[in-house]
Amino acid sequence: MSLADTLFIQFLYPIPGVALQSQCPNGWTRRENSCYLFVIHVANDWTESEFFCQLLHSNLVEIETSEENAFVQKEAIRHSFENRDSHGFWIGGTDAINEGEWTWVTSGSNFTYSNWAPRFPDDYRGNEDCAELHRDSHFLWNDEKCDHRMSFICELALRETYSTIIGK
Ligand SMILES: [Ca+2]
Ligand SMILES: [Ca+2]
Ligand SMILES: [Ca+2]
Repeated sequence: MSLADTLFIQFLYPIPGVALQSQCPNGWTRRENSCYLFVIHVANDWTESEFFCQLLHSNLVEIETSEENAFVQKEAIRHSFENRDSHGFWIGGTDAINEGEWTWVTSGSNFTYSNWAPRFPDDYRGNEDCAELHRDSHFLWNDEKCDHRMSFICELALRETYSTIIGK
């Protein structure tokens, strides 16, 4: 992603105060205490995608329940028509540290829920350590090479969620 792209995105989605708001920024979709941004027209590898989300005070999406997955999958299908070339959508899961041990980049916790497509994850050629919603699998999950460039999904926790965490 070029600097010009970054600045353009910052223009579209101003950073200051985003994480302190109790409303989703323009262009994000709300579900419970999270906002989701489906980034369709900027194809990034997994690391760049996470960095991009962090610029917006968010992270690649962490899918913790079947309800959240159903929402994300439905939105992914809806948005997928806007870029038919994309392999899928990066989500925030990786097994780069310990092969076969899938963790979420946001919380660092292991997957407690997953929705892998049949036969996946397969670690094809021993080189697939990042999780995507896979277009060819109807947006079920697949492990893919982390340097593949595709669309991705950011999740931003609203202030209530932070208060809940801090309050524990
Ligand atoms: Ca989540
Ligand atoms: Ca792997
Ligand atoms: Ca795979």
